[in-house]
Amino acid sequence: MKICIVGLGYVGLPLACAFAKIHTVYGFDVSPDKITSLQEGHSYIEDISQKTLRQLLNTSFFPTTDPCCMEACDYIIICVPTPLDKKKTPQLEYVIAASEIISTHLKKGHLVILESTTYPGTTEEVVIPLLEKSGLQAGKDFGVGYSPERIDPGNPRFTVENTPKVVGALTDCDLVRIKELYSSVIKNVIPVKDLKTAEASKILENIFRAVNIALINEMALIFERMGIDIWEVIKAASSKKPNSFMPHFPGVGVGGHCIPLDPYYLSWKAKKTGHLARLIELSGEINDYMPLHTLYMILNALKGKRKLEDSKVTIFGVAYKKNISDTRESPALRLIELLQDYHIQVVYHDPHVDHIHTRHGMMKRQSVEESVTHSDCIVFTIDHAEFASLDLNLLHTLMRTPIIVDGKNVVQSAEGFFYYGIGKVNI
Ligand code: SAJ
Repeated sequence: MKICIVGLGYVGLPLACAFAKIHTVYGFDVSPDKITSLQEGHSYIEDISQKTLRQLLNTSFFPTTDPCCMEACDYIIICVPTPLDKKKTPQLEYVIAASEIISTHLKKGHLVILESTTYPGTTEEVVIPLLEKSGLQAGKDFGVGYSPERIDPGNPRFTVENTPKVVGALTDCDLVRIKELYSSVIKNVIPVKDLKTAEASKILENIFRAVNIALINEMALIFERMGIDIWEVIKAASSKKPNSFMPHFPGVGVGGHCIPLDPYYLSWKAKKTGHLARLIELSGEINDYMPLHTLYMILNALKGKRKLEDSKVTIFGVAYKKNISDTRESPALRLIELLQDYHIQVVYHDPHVDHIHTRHGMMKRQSVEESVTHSDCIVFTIDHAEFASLDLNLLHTLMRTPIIVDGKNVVQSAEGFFYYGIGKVNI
């Protein structure tokens, strides 16, 4: 099979490499920097090692900025971002741009597949009309499919190959083809009735997660006031029959390229069909509140100990979840900006992230020692594995005011510290 992957990011590059192990894959991206980096054998995606890339490069994987590569392929898979604008309205410009480029190189017999997470109806209402500008007819001259991406960045257990893949298509013939394509590299391929069902399955999956995270965040806010440790409560609740309670955990907020954004794709579409998706939007509000709740916890901890403008706060962890380097939509960045709005000196340490950009400018990572020296508060925003081996006694000696604010139940015994935690029994 000859496959073109359009968009070589967190989704496209792992998918390209999975297919390239047995097929010929052209990796198309509009970013010359990405293509140059790949052609030089440098992987910019943590889940794809340099070694894997170099094994495939120019033997079965060909990164290029030339869209003519699509004409030599049988399958074209769109893996571009689907962000929101400031008003949390879906931004499909990348999907539209990709569809337009494909349309100018569309050939009879092509099967075009969208993988980007979006609202049900996008493939039929947005992608197909753009592809048909080629003069070719969908379902007759070329095929159309949808298959939600399920990349879980930083998850060594679930890879492209062993994560079940849902597939939907415009016609029965297209469904046979899309099943055959993905089954060649993925063990478990799940065909569904049509394009919308496939689009809806993904959005439901991520809304389920967003709503459950919002629920547990709200429970944390309640139990903190009742002197109940929610982390103990979750452990106890998890002991029930496995299918009756699915543990989610509170935190300083929800980040990443999916969970904070995807639910609004559906609530936007739902409004168009006359339904106000209150639970979805409320869940987003609760999750968006958590950085503020963490800020108040820090300000409350400093009260009476250090004047804010004379305080130094150390953020441990700026990635959006543990053991990865991705900072997109990271709640830690929002928290840093909020602290800086109070003229508090903020520094950070994150073993995976060497620099970040916030509203107040660029910040470079500091070492554990440098970031903690004369600090008045350490904030754990995520539970990177490296934090488990920190020497709290050393940190205590380096700090000016020994305050810990723990967003992810990282610290088990905070002897000698003023300890506050999300969902913890705070002194
Ligand atoms: N989070 C919590 N509490 C939890 C779980 C997560 O606060 O109990 C936070 C994390 O810290 C993070 C955010 O939510 O900031 C997102 O976490 P995530 O584990 O959902 O990470 P993602 O966005 O990288 O991956 C999710 C996964 N989807 C589901 O688990 C339903 C992944 O399998 C999907 O492939 C991915 O979204 C996607 O592409 O949609």
